[in-house]
Amino acid sequence: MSKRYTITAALPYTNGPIHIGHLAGVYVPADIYARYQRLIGNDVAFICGSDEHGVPITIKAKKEGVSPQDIVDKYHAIIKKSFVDFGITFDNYSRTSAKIHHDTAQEFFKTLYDNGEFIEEVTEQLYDEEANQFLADRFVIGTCPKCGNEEAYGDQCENCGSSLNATDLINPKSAITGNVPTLKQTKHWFLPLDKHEAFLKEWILKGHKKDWKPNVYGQVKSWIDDGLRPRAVTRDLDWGIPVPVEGADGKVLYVWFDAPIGYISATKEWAERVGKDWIPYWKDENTKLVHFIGKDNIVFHCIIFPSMLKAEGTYILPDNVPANEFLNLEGNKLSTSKNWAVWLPDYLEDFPNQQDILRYALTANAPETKDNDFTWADFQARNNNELVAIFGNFINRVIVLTNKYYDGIIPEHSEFNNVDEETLAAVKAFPAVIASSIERYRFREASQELMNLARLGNKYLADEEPWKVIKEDEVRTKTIMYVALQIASALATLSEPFLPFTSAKLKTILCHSELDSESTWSDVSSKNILIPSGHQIGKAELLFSKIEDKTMQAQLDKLEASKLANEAANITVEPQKDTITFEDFTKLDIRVGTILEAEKLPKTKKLLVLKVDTGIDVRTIVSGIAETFTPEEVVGKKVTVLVNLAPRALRGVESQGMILMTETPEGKLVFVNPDSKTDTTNGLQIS
Ligand code: B3M
Ligand code: ZN
Repeated sequence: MSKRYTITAALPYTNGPIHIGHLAGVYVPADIYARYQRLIGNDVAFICGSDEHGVPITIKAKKEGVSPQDIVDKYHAIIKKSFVDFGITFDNYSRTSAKIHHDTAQEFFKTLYDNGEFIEEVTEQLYDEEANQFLADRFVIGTCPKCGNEEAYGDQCENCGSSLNATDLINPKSAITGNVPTLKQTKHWFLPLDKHEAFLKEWILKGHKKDWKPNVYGQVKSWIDDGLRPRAVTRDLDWGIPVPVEGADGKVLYVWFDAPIGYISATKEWAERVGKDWIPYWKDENTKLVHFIGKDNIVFHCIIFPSMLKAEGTYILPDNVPANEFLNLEGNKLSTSKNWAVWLPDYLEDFPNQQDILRYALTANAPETKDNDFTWADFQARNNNELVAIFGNFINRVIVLTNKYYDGIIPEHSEFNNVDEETLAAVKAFPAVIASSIERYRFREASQELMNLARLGNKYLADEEPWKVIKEDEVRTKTIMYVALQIASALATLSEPFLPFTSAKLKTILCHSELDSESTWSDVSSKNILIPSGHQIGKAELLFSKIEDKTMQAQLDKLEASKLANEAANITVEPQKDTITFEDFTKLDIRVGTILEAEKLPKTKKLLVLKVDTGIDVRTIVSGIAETFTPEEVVGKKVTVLVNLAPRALRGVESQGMILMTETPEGKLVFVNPDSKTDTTNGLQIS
């Protein structure tokens, strides 16, 4: 019997495009799951949308000098397009700025408010006097009291995943001005999570949630064991959904209060559009609600949102929250601010129409149980050694030979031998094997099982060698090709959740749509014939092609270049010092000198003791250049010397002047060179 599924994927903040980490952690697994559930005939609402409130948006808008609305409009369009481009089959991709969402979120708040589910309290909150603003969430950065991470936010530490109150932070600093905040009184509404502790314990710890992924269950358990505290669900901000009660002017709902409700409003919006009733998707006990998220969102989906749903009283609770760990990139943390990422729009520009390679590489190496590293070398290997050498190679041989021997018409088979029987039986076992991995949210394993089906096909062809057999036994060749074609057809069906573009292409080549009935997931295990004799297929087309080393090197270079460009853009230039008069300037006595001797000052890292002929005299100058130049390098060099600087002792040696140095744009220390014709050690000239 068909079962109802409400499948949600974390609503991305619309403060930038999305990158491979988002895809690997949330959207690809969620899409595989949703596609699979539809394929086996279940009733699916696959829901997502843009998270358009919250401090990340405001910060980005401030940085770019535009309005928050401009930011969300821009990135909503970009993100939505990326999802379509990568074949993520949301039934609805909404946005939290939609009216239906504002209404739904306010109504939800109102219900809890009317039911007395909140504590209303005036407390002291962090305040930035200069910015004239309360500091909550990402507006304040400080040290996490749990793990010591110095860059924890006011609502959460992304390092240890703890959910925090801004006043918990040690050494808090305003993200707007860098100032140390003061405390100021303000009224807010708090959800008393402590009140829901007993229910959460019962539901998660004693209930059936032991089948949750160990990383998720473990985190949740430790938070509950630590004891829960009331949590503010409103904020003093000007961007967000207004708090819908009296006396709440200038206050909005906390973004993590409204965003998960976004799943509900997006479901409503979808149901309205397709003429369905949204209620069973959220209120029928038989519906399975599954949240796909990254690990930094666990507390919100496993503790706070369920407490909200429970307090409201009419909603179902999630059946599972299969959160993934993080994906790193070439050994470093993916970072938007450091531009250390592979952005989806960029990927598609460099690899047009090759979404499936990325989907596959990210799935085969998904950060399911621990953080994982995406490398271009692994991407290349997944493509060349698996997609090309196994999947593509098998399909290509089958299609090419069928066209060559039979003009693309599937041949009649004669009696199957043992190998044929075993092979066909093995094919029939795959849907259950892959399904079992998917049902347990083990998508890496599932993708490898799919590849094993292609391996089975490859091995069958390699063992049976139809290209040799055809020379002496045409009848046997037909049977071999018939069996191989059944495997190809099974692959077309079973690859759909993982490699949707390839699956569609393969179905076109195999002319699946011309079949009386196109096989479903379960047909692969139950039917004896997936693609019948006499059926005409199309011509071969390459499904995958090899990726060369130089293509990968280009990606590595691109990453490095964007990191450097970003570093350069973020260099903070010292502000200009106070102006001096011309008279001040003429006080400087600058001469050209020659370094006669140089030696390292013992027990120092930076200092060289130089004997310099200034034209007036030979004097000792101590210069802090030993980390850049060896004594040998500088002897004989012409340099610019400030000779009337008051002498001073450096580590016991009196320095009688200063050698003028400067830095190149790359930050390299160089001499201010008085004689650029004879000295070619640096390119900097002064006139
Ligand atoms: N926008 C956080 C994030 O992008 C948040 C998810 C909301 S899900 C309701 O990590
Ligand atoms: Zn922490």
